[in-house]
Amino acid sequence: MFDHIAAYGGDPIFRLGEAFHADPRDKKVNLTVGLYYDDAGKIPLLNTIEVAEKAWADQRKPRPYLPIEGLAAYRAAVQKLVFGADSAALAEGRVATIQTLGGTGALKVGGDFLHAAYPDAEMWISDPAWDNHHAIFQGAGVPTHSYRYYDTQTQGLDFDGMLEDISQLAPHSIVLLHPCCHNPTGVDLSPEQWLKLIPVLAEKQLIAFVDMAYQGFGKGLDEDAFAIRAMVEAGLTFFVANSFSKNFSYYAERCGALSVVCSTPDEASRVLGQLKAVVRRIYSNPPLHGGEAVSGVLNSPSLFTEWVAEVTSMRERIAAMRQAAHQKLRVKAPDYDSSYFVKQQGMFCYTGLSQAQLQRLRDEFGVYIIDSGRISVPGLNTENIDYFVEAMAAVVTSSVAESA
Ligand code: KET
Repeated sequence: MFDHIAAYGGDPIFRLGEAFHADPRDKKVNLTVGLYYDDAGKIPLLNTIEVAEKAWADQRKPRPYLPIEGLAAYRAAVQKLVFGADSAALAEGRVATIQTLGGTGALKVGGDFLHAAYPDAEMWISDPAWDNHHAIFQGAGVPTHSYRYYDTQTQGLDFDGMLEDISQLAPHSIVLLHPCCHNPTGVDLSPEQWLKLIPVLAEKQLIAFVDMAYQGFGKGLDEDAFAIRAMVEAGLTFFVANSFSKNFSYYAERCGALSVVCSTPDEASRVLGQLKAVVRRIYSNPPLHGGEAVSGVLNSPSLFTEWVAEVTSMRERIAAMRQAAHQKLRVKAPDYDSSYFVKQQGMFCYTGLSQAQLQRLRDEFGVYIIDSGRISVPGLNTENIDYFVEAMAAVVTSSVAESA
C-alpha cells in the first residue's frame, strides 16, 4: 500500500540537533535548534511558570473542551502584550485573536484562512528564510517566493533591495515579516526603516503577516513590537503570529496566538468566526494546561513583573555571549571580521561559514551549526565559549590563509 511513500529526510534544523545528542564525544557544543539554554547549559523552567502551573493544578478543575478560539483570559493577555495596553485597535475592538499551537500553529491557521479568503494570493518571504515558512504556507496552498533581505557583503540588511522587491508586488500579495530577531540572520530593520516600509505595504495593498517568535529577546518586550504597533498606527489590516515557546521557555506546551487586525469590529468578528472554522477542521480546539499557565503569569501583576525580569536576563545573557565571542575572536583570529556577532541581535547569529568549515567544526571539534551557517547563540556559555572560539579560530584562520 505504501511502496510509493518516500523516506522523510528529517527537518534540517531538528535533524542536526539529534545528531549532536547522538555524538558520543564529551567535548561538543550544540548551536543548532533555537532553544534558550542558561549559563549552565540547561533549558530553564521559569519560576513564574512553575508558580502559575502549581496554582492552577491545585484548583483541580474539570477539563471540558476549551472554546475553539481558546481561553478568553489568555487571548486578552496576548493582545495587551503584542499590541500594547493602550492600543487604539484593541480599544476599538477590531483585533481578532485566537490561541494557537505555538507560533507554527498560528502560521498554519493564518495560511489556511488567507488561502480561502484570497485563493490567488502568493507569499513573499525573506531570503534567507526560516525554511518552515515556505513549507507551512505551501502546505496551505499558498505559493511562496523570496524578497531580498540579507546582504552578504555588509553582513547586514539589504534594505533598498527589500523595499524595491516589495514595492513591485501585486495587490493582496502576502509579505512575511519578522518584527525582531530575524531568523536566521539576526539582522533587523531599524524603526526608521520600518517607517519607510509600512507606507509601501499600505499603498500597494499588501497583506503583512508578522511572525514574532522572539519578543523580548532583541531590545525589550515593547521595543521588539515596534513594527506591529507602527502598523496599527498606520491603519494597516494585517496578521500577527506570536509564540511563547522562547520567551516563556515553554516549547513543548505549544503556546502561541494568531491575531488579525481588522478595519472594524464587525469585520473582526467575521474574521474570528472564519479562523474558528479553520481550527475546527484541523484540531477543533487548543489544549488547556499551557494556556492557563501563560495567562496566569501575564494576568498577575506580580508574576508579570517577575517574568519581565526573567526575559531580561535571557536577553542579556545572549547579548553577553555575543560580546564574548566577538572579543575573544578578535584576539584568537585578528584577521577575521567577527563584528557580525554584535551587530546582529536575538537568538541567532548568521556566520557565513562555508559548508567545508561547518563540516570541519562538526567533525574535528563537535561544534554543531546548521547548514545555513546559523548559530543559536544561547548554546554558548561561560564554560564552552573558549572552546568554541578556539574551534572557530582554527577553521577561519586556515581559510584566511588559504585565500591569501
Ligand atoms: N517562527 C519563527 C521565526 C521561528 O524561528 C520559530 C521556531 C517558530 C516560528 C516556531 O515557533 P513554535 O512556537 O515553536 O511553533 N524556530 C526554531 C525551532 C524550529 O525550527 O521549530 C528554530 O528555528 O530553531
